[in-house]
Amino acid sequence: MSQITASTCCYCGVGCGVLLEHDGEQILGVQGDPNHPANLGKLCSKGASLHLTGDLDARGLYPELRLGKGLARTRTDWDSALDHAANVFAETIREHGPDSVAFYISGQLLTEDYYAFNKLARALVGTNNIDSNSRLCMSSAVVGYKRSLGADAPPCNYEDIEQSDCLLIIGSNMAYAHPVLFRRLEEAKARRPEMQIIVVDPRRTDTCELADLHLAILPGTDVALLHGILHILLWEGLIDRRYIDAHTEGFDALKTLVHGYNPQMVSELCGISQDSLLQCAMLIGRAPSFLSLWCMGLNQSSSGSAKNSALINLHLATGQIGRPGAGPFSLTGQPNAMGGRETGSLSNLLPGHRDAGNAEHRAEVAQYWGIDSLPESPGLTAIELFEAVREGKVKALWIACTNPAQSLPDQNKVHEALAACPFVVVQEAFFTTETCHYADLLLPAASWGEKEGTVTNSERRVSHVRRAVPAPVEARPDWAITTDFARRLEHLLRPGLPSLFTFDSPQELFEEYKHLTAQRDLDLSGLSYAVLDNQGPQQWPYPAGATSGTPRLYGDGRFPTANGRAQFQAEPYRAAKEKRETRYSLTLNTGRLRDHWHGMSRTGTAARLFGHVPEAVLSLHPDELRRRRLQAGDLIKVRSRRGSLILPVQADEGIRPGQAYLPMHWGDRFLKGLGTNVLTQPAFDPLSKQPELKHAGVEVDKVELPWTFFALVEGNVQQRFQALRPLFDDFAYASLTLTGRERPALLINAACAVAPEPEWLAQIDRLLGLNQGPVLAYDDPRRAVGKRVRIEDGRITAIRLAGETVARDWLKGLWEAGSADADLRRWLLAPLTTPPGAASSTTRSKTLCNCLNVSEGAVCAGIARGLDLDGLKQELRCGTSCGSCVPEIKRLLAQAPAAIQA
Ligand SMILES: Nc1nc2c(c(=O)[nH]1)N[C@H]1C(S)=C(S)[C@@H](COP(=O)(O)OP(=O)(O)OC[C@H]3O[C@@H](n4cnc5c(=O)[nH]c(N)nc54)[C@H](O)[C@@H]3O)O[C@H]1N2
Ligand SMILES: Nc1nc2c(c(=O)[nH]1)N[C@H]1C(S)=C(S)[C@@H](COP(=O)(O)OP(=O)(O)OC[C@H]3O[C@@H](n4cnc5c(=O)[nH]c(N)nc54)[C@H](O)[C@@H]3O)O[C@H]1N2
Ligand code: SF4
Ligand SMILES: [Mo]
Repeated sequence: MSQITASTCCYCGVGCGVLLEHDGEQILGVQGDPNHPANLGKLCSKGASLHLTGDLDARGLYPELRLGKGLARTRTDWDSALDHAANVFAETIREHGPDSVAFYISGQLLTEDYYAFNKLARALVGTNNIDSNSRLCMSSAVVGYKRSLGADAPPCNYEDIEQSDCLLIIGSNMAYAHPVLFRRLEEAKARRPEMQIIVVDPRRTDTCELADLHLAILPGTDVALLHGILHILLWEGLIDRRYIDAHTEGFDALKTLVHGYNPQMVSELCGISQDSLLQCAMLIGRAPSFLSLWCMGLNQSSSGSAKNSALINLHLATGQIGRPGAGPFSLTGQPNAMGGRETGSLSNLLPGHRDAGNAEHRAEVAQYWGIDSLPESPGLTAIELFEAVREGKVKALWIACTNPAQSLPDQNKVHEALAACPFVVVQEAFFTTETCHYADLLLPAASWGEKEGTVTNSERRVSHVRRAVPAPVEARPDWAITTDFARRLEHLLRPGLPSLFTFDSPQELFEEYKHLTAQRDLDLSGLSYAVLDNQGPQQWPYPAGATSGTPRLYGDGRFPTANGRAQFQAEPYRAAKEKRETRYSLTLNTGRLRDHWHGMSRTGTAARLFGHVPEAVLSLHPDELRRRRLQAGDLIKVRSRRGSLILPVQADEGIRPGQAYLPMHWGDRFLKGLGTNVLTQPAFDPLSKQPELKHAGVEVDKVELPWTFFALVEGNVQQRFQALRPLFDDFAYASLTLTGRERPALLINAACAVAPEPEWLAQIDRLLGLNQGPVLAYDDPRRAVGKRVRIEDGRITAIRLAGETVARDWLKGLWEAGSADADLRRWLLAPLTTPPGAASSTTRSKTLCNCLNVSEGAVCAGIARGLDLDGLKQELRCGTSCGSCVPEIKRLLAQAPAAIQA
């Protein structure tokens, strides 16, 4: 019997409600929850395919323990696992002090998990060494809000976005990263075309499809731009003097500073025309209501705090805050980035938006927890933490729900740190990640659909996350793992004292936590699971006694600062750290793709989510390719001061010359090398300590790797992946990906300088099932060239090309078409490697619409036949389900006819 459970999507900070269809054991389907105020029934391509992800072969099912470095991990039971961990942590703390251990956690944990970890670190262990991946994500916004407005609280709500007259989207690719909110914006703009949308992004992204104005500023120049806009607003008399006088402080210093940011200087610094700068300023200055949305393009910067405050300055100077359709609105990345900040899960914070560095705050929390005091010494932030691990200062590290061996910058150093750390615990749902490799103790965590708790989305809305099915085999919810460990550690560290961790359910954790927010800016002490169940998701503040949440903050112009006034911040523009590098001619920008989530532990289990972008490719402007005599598809080495990576290159007109773009999703699994972040820099903002993941100086050189390899094999993709991936460790280039819909397959492209030993190929063939059975083979050992195809029931089920791979696209096409005709047999038995006829190109075969499986080629053909967006939707059905592909279809339409006919 199938049942429905209302819960939330585990991906982005939009925080969509989902209805899970399940039979009590397995999740069978997902739909958008029409009653959830964030999405009103919509889902994006990732949310809509949640039930297709999470292959059990990739999940952690039992705890695993390694008893000495160099030994293999073996299966163990929970009691032994957690006793062992408690012993090691207790011994380390006794011998080297509480700051010799650390916790590195995640914005994808639930609020209850977060709270448990926090209490464990600060109250029991007595260290502030607890930081989260939000350091790489939201910490600059935290600083921006706190120092400009007095508290870490995004003041707006999603309806404000729809109601605004002028929207500035700066450093955010909403079309990919917050798709359902982007759908809401598209609809609002269709209803009110007079709404003006400005996008500020060095790249022309899909988000620009909705823009009235796109400013492709040079990387890292946002502060100059924002000061330049204020300069013009002052000049044109478009500021709100009355608001400034009544509700703010510090305007004179800012005015003096921005005096120097004249349009000529700003247009030069930002690489945009004075006209577009002026146009942008006038749109903002004249708008009845003005709202800004931002994300990693501002936060991930060595001047991330300055960028945040410069943007908030604009809102304060124009009085555009606390009103419908107005305000500075940071989009949160992870589903519970907000909950992490609320529970104090950055090293410098404490629960209830308190500060670890504030003695009064420490005393309040210590008293609530019934302990003498909280630790005073400052905790390490993510980058500093891994450096301390590398230097041997941190000797036991607990990592939960994040994959630092993929996502932190400067991966060579991160891998060194993890390898050197005496004791690494990894609490993970998927045992496939790069970080798991380093775990001495690996703990299987419950994941989406399997755990209960709460999350807060970008608009301060708290949702009840409900469990639909049990976690597989021995996996346990995070709060339970953490509190179980804490109780064992208590026995060793404070024997005989009453337990601090008597929680039997996430609800008990929530009930204890919520009182720590009472009478503070985020007061959610009036919430409970029952309130959320009866009234639906609610926005804080929701104090005790309230009957509804708070849709918008600061309507009265009073701010939670010492004197109630918002604070202007006057900080000059500073260039990105590697901007002026001479040895590196390109600035590398990194970011997200539409259908993948971070390190792809979950999205990478669903073949169809690779349809949009199958492999890691570096994008450059066509002029940069020409200058370097490169063709699209050529293998290149991209190198920075810190490391290098080999992968193909492609042309992208949306990227300006002098820049390069690489998606952030690739680590050491799907691509050989340590992934995108082997190149990025650990330099960070002085206040937020958020690293500059968006700008690294790089150089690109062509590489010659004449011996090439291609394979495709249907079925058992996870198992095959795990068996095959290690065999490519010695390759200069190796890319593994999943492909297909009804019949998922593993696809491998690799290249190296000299042919590997025949035994290597024999091993590969065994793993591909190409060593026996209905296999057609041709081998030319003299040239180290060979080809094999397995044909079952008239269909290709496996392919392997070695030495030369020109026929790979043709063969993949035959596999997709399910045909194995006479042409194929003739080609296979001949020494010739070139395929019959012209090889079809794959560049147009990517899946554009994932829901209805419509390829880019089909869309282009439709456009060539004269179809418009509605015609394409009607005839091909593309874009009619989740709508995530609509911006891209619009872009293709805008490019027609020239690009399409070419
Ligand atoms: N599909 C998908 N969605 C996601 C995620 C995912 O992994 N996949 N992750 C979630 C998370 S945790 C986060 S934090 C968000 C991130 O969401 P976004 O921040 O929107 O995504 P990014 O692609 O990282 O970066 C946004 C844009 O910043 C631009 N940018 C780079 N440098 C600069 C600059 O100097 N100035 C300006 N103005 N712009 C610049 C980039 O070109 C890029 O288009 O996405 C969330 N949503
Ligand atoms: N170059 C570059 N690097 C970046 C960025 C960028 O823009 N460019 N963005 C940065 C940003 S904003 C972010 S947020 C980080 C994200 O970086 P990470 O935090 O490393 O990202 P994920 O791959 O989402 O890691 C979450 C892990 O938790 C596991 N997991 C999922 N559900 C559960 C659960 O319920 N419990 C437990 N215990 N585990 C679970 C997943 O399998 C996954 O391995 O990356 C950062 N790195
Ligand atoms: S926009 Fe997409 S990824 Fe984000 S919460 Fe909604 S369904 Fe999930
Ligand atoms: Mo993030």
